[in-house]
Amino acid sequence: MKRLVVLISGRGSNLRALVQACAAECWPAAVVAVIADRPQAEGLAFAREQGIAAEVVDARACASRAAFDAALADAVDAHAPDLVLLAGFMRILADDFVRRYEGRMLNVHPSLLPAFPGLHPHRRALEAGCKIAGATVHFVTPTLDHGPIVIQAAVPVRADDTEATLAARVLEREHVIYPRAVRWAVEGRLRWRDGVVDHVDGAEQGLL
Ligand code: NHR
Ligand code: GAR
Repeated sequence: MKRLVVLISGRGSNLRALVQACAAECWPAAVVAVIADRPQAEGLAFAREQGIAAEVVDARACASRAAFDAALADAVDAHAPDLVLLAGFMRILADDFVRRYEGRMLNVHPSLLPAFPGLHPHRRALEAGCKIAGATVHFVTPTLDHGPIVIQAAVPVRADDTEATLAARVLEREHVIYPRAVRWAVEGRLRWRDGVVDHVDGAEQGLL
């Protein structure tokens, strides 16, 4: 049974999609803990309802980024995870933290990376006049939002889109691709070579 630890900052809809897929598809895995960097993160309540350990490492209570990263690493390590999953986690992690879980940490980002890494990707996609947007699941590496891509899904951008309507359309696809990527990782179906991740059986990694 693979042990999954999910890091969140807010609503936790991707967390919910992961927990539901894990149960519905009987993955040989379980979400053993959810850790938030903010006590107000709404996803913590869902975790508790599910009987999953829900913890807070409060970034604002830590004296420095290094102190936060050290406290977070202790909290994560206490659950001996096979995989660490960032799901709407909003704090940049230092190199040491990332290296500790390299090859075992995934993130879902709401853009078609390498376009629009970092904050406000939907706003920036609209400002750039993009006609296609989407979401990406990638392995986390020290360079923000630049790790090897596991799966991507595209959505159309409509002329009347706002940041909120585009974000909602992208989020629906996040809820499809993130569970799929984690399932592949749990099953050991991903191969990472020369900065590129392939599915060993050639499963579709680009959804249109
Ligand atoms: N850390 C590393 N080293 N590499 C990545 O690829 C990471 C990461 C930490 C988080 C998620 C990411 C995203 O999907 C992620 C990927 C936070 C910020 C950010 O600027 C940017 C990207 C991501 C997460 N955070 C501000 C900070 O100073 C805080 C912003 C806020 O609190 O609203 O940490 O987009
Ligand atoms: C999602 O769209 C996720 O891709 C994004 O925040 C949202 C979280 O929603 N992540 C980032 O922007 C990371 N910087 P959720 O809490 O409902 O899963």
